[in-house]
Parts: sequence; structure tokens; C-alpha cells
Amino acid sequence: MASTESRLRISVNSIVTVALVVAGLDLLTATVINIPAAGASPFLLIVLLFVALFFLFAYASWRGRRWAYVGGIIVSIFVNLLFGSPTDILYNPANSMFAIAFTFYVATFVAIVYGAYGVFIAKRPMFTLRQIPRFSGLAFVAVGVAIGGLLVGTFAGATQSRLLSTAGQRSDITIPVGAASLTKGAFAPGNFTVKVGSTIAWFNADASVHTVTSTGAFDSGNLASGATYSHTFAQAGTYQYYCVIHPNMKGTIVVTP
Ligand SMILES: [Cu+2]
Repeated sequence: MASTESRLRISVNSIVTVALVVAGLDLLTATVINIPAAGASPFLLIVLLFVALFFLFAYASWRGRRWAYVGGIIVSIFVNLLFGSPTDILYNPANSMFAIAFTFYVATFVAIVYGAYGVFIAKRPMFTLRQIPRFSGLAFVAVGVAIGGLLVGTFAGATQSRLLSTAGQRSDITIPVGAASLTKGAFAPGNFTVKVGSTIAWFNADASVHTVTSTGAFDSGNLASGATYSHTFAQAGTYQYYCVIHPNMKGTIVVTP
């Protein structure tokens, strides 16, 4: 009796630990990916603080500390509220952030459910034995959903890249996959020269929204994945342009007389 119960407690510990480690790694990865676009900021430090909290509670949970369950629940709920619901990512499996966002939601969900369960069984040892099958079933479902989400994300991403790579062949300048994190080659080619009166077409082959913006000269507005924007140059000159959403994305158009 006692051994079954302690084994159960260890398994709840491990599940909460794994869930919190995954959530922490997701948050860390998302932060690292976005550093080139966002730059270092006070917000970044807050996010890294939450990453540290996830790992701290994961460690404490692994050591069997009950307060770690409560800490894990609080930090999971808080981070989800802080970042709101990035529905544009979750509704688009081809988005490069999909797998990270998806596993983050599953991991925090598991941390909250099992954290609450861990607190619950700590107070009522008699309840534990009847609850084992249902809860281990839930763990399998959660793991299955997470793996399924990863596969869907990877597959959709690969398919979309393939479709987009052939769709954009008639454009002059391409925004490649992962452009948000690029400082060089975010617009390819980065330097483009045409004669006055020419029309240039930009094609967004990335899964994310970008803009083609040259202050005072031309502006595509939000350019969705797979969309093309064209502009005709009536005046000679050198035009610097960038993406409003990711200002690290830069390009130059030279229009000769
Ligand atoms: Cu952009």
C-alpha cells in the first residue's frame, strides 16, 4: 500500500518535472529565436526570469517539494496570461513558432493539472489508488497530442515551404523562410537595381507576415504568407526599405535614370 502510494507520488513528481522543463525550454527557445528581431529589452529579462522559475520549480518538483507544484501552477497560468493567446500561431501549423507554442500550451496544461493533482493526493492519500488509471491515461493523451502537434507543424511547414518556393518564381525579390531572424538575406537579393519606370515584385515565401516599407516612398502594409507586393518606380534614386514588424530585415533598391 505504502509502496504503491510512494511510487505514484514519484510519478506525479516526474510528470510535473518534465512538463515544467519542456515549458521552460519552449519559452527559452522562443526567446532566443526572437532576440534578433526584438533586441535586448527589459521584457526579455522578465521572460528569462520566468524561464528560470520554470527550471527552479522543475528541480524542486523532482526533489519532491510540494510547493513546487503550486509554484509550477502559478507560473504556468501567469505566463499564459502574460502572452495572451497567440491564435495566429496556433491556427497556422506552418508558422515556424507553431511547434514551440503548441508544446508550451500542452506542457503548461499538464503542469497545472498534475500540479493540482499532486497537491490533492498529498492531502488525501486514500484517494490516490482509484485515480491512477484515469490520470495515467490523461498523461498518454497529453504526450500523444504533443507529438501529433509537432508532426503536424513539421509537415505543414515543409509543405508550405515547398508550395511557396515554386509559387514565387515570377517575383524579383523573395522574403525567405525564417526571414524574421535574418539580418542578411531577409530580402533576397538585398540589393536590387532597375531602370526608372520598372516594376518590382516582392514575394513573401515565409510563413510569417512581413512588410516592405520605405518611409515616404512605398509601403506594402502587412504582406501575408504567399502574398506578392509590387511597386513601380517613377523616380530615380536609392531606396532603403525594411520590414516594420522586424526592423532587422533591410534591403535597398537602386533606380537608375
Ligand atoms: Cu518581417
